[in-house]
Amino acid sequence: MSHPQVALESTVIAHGLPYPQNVETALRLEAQIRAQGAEPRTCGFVQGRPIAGLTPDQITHFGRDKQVIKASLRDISIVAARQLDAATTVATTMWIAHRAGIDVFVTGGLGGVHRGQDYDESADLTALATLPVLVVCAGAKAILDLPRTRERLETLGVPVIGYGVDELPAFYTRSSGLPVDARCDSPAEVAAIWQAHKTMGLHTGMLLTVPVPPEHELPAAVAEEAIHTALAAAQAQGVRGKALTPFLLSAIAATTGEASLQANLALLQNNARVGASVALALSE
Ligand code: PSU
Ligand code: MN
Repeated sequence: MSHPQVALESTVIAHGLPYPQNVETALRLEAQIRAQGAEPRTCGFVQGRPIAGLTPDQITHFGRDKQVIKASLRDISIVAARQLDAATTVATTMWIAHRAGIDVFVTGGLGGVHRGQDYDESADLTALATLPVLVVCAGAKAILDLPRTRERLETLGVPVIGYGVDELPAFYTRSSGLPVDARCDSPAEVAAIWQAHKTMGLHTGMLLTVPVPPEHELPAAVAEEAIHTALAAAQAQGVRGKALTPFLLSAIAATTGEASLQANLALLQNNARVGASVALALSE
């Protein structure tokens, strides 16, 4: 491999974090990756075109303007035909990264199987099952049904690596009680497994899960309480489908305030650092 590149998503900017912290964060993640000697490529759809490498002005537009929709896999054709501006989820960022020849993609939290009675499973899992991209994240958020999400990853053949940990992180907290498939303690170890994944001709994605830095971890009870409140509000208001994840994220931010925002920002920055180091290891 030649030139180290790191893809980034834009749904976290447009629908996952408040303005102006979202735009500041997106630009800070890019700066972190550049400082390590890799090239950041924030992804999105601009007037229906898939872009790997939004400009700072485009990132600001995504963070500020409410008409930028959230696009997952089922939205790609509609967004393209209607020439819409759309933020990319983990699923659609993987799709753009793969088309652009980028192996490493950094994000905060993965979508998965939702809790509750109605069956709702993120297309992030479909993308992981079908697109060979290494996704660096802090695990799946505990708003999800983590044991079911973990089982689905296994069924779909997606290797789950823990970075310096033996358990799958749960986004706001460092552990979930669920095992990873392998632990790696250096970028070179991760790079070796990813290279083997490609050499073996596998077409699935791979997850590199990195726990939130300890000083920014939320107490598990605080996270769980906020999640329960958010899920109850979603139920009461009948929120479902693509609106559910953004609704839950903002409800949690509203109850836990600064602490969850700081945890979210800290883990994104840390994931960017780890992702860039893996991209560099792959280019050696
Ligand atoms: N988790 C977060 N922040 C986010 C998301 C997930 O902590 O912004 C976004 C990601 O873009 C993810 C998407 O791909 O939510 C999943 O949405 P859905 O469940 O509708 O597939
Ligand atoms: Mn869904």
